[in-house]
Amino acid sequence: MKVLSTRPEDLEMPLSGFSDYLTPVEHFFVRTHVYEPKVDMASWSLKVEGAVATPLTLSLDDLRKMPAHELIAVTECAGNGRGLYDPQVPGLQWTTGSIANARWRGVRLADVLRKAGVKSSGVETLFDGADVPLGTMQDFRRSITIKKALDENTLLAYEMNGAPIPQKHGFPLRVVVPGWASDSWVKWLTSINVLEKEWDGFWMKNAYRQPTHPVAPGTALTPDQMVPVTSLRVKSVIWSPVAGASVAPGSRLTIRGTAWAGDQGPVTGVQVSVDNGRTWRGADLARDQYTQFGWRQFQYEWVPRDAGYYTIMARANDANGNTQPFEPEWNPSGYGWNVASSVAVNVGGEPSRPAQSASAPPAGPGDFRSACLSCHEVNVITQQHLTRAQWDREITKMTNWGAQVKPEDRDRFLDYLFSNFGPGK
Ligand code: HEC
Ligand SMILES: Nc1nc2c(c(=O)[nH]1)N[C@H]1C(S)=C(S)[C@@H](COP(=O)(O)O)O[C@H]1N2
Ligand SMILES: [Mo]
Repeated sequence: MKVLSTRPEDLEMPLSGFSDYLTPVEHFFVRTHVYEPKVDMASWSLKVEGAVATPLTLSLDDLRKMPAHELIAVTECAGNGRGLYDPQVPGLQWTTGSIANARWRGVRLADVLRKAGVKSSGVETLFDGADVPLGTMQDFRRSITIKKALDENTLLAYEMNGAPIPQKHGFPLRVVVPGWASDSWVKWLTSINVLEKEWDGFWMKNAYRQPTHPVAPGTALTPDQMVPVTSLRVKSVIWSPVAGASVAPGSRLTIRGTAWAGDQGPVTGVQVSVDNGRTWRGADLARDQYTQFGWRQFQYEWVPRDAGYYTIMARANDANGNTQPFEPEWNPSGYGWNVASSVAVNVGGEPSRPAQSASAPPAGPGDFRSACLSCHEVNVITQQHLTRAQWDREITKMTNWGAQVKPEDRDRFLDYLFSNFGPGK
C-alpha cells in the first residue's frame, strides 16, 4: 500500500490491486479523517431517531435477525485522482487507488427505517460513527437523501467479503451506498437520524461539494456555489502494462484494466485505443462480472508491429450512455477525476524510469513540530504542492481545528511551507 498519511491512517491501493476482482483487506484502501476508534461490543448499539414513529436502539444481533441482503459494490473516495489535477488542490494526493471492490452483506437501510416507522416528512438520514474529532474540528457526520436511503441497494453492512467488517473499514457496522462516492459510507456506525430538513453541518455544507458545471482551472468558489458529491462517474483504469514499460515489436501484449460506474451502472462497454486516440475498438469485458455497482475487468490483445512510443487509452461507458472525458474537469477540492485512462509504452525501446523523488525537506521553523505535527505526521504536509494563498488557508483551517500557532511563527510557517511544498516542488 502507498502510505499517504500515517496518523490518521490513509492508505492507497497499488495499481496491481485492480487485478483482484474482490479486493482483499490487505489491498483495501483506508481513508480516515481522524484516528480509528476502538469499538467496545459490550456497549455498542445503533440508535435510530429523528422523524420516526418509534425510535430504536438495535444490537448487532437484532440486525442479524433481520432479512440479509448481499451485493458487490466499489467503494471509491470522491478524492480519488485528486493528485492528478492541475493546478493542484489541497488534500490527500490520491492517484488511482482510493478504491476497492467488495461483496457487502447486511440489512437494507430501508427495512430499518420502516421498522422505526419513518415519517413521510423525512428528507435526509444523518449518519454518525464512533470516531471522535481531533482538537476543535467538527465531528465527521454525513447525510444522504431519503430517496437514496430508501433505495433497496443501500445497506447497513456487517460483512465484507464474507467476514465481519474489518476494524479499519468500520466494524461492526458501516453504511454502504452503492453507486455513490464513499464519503457517505459512514464507518463504525452508531446513529441514524431522520431529518426533516437538509443537515447544515460542516461535512455537508463545507466539505464534499463540487460545482454543478465545469469551471476554469483555479476558480475560487464558495460552498453555496457548489452541491454535495453524490454518484460516482463512469471510469476505467489501465493497470497493465504500466507507464513507461518496454514492449518487443511483434510480441503479443494483453492490455488489462478495470472499469466501474455510479448510479447509472453497470459498465456496458470499454473502448481501447493503441494509437494515441486515433482509432478505438471494443475491449473484452469479463462476462461473470456484470453487476450494477461492482467493477468489471477488461482486456484487449495488441500486437505492436512497429517500434515507437505509443499511448494506450481506455474509455468506459455506462448503461445510460455516459462516457469518460478526455480533459479533466477541475474543481476546488479535486473530486470526481474520471479522465480516460492513458499509459505510454516504448515499443522496441528502453523502459523509461520515473524520476527519483527529491531528498527530505528541512525541518520546520520555530515550534512547527508541536504546532503542526501533533495530530498528524509530516507526510500529510509534504505531499502537497500549494500556492502561498492555499497554504495561508491551510494554516487558518488548522488553527480553526485547534493548531496552536504563535503570532510570530505564522509568517515563518507560511514561508517554510510555500518554499518547500509550493507548486512544482
Ligand atoms: C488539532 C489537530 C491538528 C493540528 C494541530 C494540525 N492539523 Fe493538519 N490536519 C488535521 C486533520 C484531522 C487532518 C485530516 C483531515 C482529513 O483527513 O480530512 C489534517 C490535514 C492537514 C493537511 C492536508 C490537507 C487538508 O486540508 O486536509 C495539511 C496540509 C495540514 N493538515 C497541515 C497542517 C499544518 C501546516 C498544521 C500546523 C499549522 C497542522 N496541519 C496542524 C488536524 C490537525
Ligand atoms: N466514521 C467515518 N466514516 C467514514 C470516514 C471517516 O473518516 N469516519 N471516511 C469516509 C471516507 S471520505 C471514505 S473515502 C471511506 C473510506 O472507507 P475505507 O477506509 O473502508 O476504504 O469511508 C468513509 N466513512
Ligand atoms: Mo473519501
